[in-house]
Amino acid sequence: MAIRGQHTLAEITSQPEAWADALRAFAARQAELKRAWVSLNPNQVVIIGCGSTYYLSQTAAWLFRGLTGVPACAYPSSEIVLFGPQVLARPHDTLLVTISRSGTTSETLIAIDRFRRLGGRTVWSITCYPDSPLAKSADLVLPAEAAQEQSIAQTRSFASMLVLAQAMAAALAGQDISPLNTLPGLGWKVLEQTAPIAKELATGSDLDGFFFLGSGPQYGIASEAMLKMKEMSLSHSEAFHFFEFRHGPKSMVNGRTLVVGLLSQRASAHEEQVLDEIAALGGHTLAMATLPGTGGGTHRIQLPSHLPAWATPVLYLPPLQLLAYYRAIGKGLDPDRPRNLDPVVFLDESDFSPD
Ligand code: F1P
Repeated sequence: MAIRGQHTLAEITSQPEAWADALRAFAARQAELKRAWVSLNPNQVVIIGCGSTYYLSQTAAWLFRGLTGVPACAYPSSEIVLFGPQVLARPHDTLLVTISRSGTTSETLIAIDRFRRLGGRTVWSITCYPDSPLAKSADLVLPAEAAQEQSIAQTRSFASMLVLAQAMAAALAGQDISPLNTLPGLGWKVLEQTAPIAKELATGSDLDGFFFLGSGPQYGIASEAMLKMKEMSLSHSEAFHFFEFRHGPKSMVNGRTLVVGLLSQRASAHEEQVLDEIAALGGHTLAMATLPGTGGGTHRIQLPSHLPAWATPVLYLPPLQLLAYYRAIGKGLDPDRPRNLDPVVFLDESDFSPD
């Protein structure tokens, strides 16, 4: 008999193996990637996905922009489908990066068609299925095959595709990407060290509202955590940039609120101040930090601190995924089969005739 959430827990707790597989796949393609980048010399990078992979695109675009200096932005694939000419200003000089676990999501496939019809020349893809329609329509593919999963809510697939996105941005910026090789070992440690607090917060307190705060490359991770909490546990959850929380959403803080802050290396003192203000209002807070410190309110998770900022986004994921998982189990739900959701969203492509 199936145990509630057995696939989700197995996929979350095995993910460092999939990260290592993704890193091996990247190493095998790094030279080809760099040659293609130099040859294309794009004046902008557009990164797209849907749901979780849109949020991954947000983090990937931030890293691309910050590391390479080339303008990069993230859009839901549907924005290209519905507003392609307005979104793709200069498709001829644009690199389109598509991110999709399945490689079959209709919106992302249609977006590629729109891009090419508008004059776009080069599409790269990050996917768990290198034989998928998405991969076959791309000029270059970064695969995360070992991250394929049975659960509907993305966990190890998201994290492994994020490892590829981090590696891609850093390698194209000329960074030494060897620190990424320590990620699988650090991932095992983070899983072991953070599972207890994730379980305690998810099941201990009488919580009914979750907010995830992240700035810089962490905003996409905060958005993904928000989605995991919705998909797996059917809980009210929202994501904001740290300072944005003061501009209204703070009104929602009460004794049944948990605000999780994904502290950055660069702005952690300012970010901790926001969490301290929330704790003073009676909210529960969890500071997830890569730098030593004591601020940030009621609870704290210390993540590995010696990696460069561009290598750390993936390390926030295991505790955030476990928080959603344990919350679902505590509510008697089955995170393997989230309400109303399918593994892939298929649309009738004939409904979206080209411009
Ligand atoms: C995208 C997606 C997921 C979502 C759900 C349905 O799929 O929207 O982000 O969590 O699983 O599919 P993909 O294009 O990444 O395969």
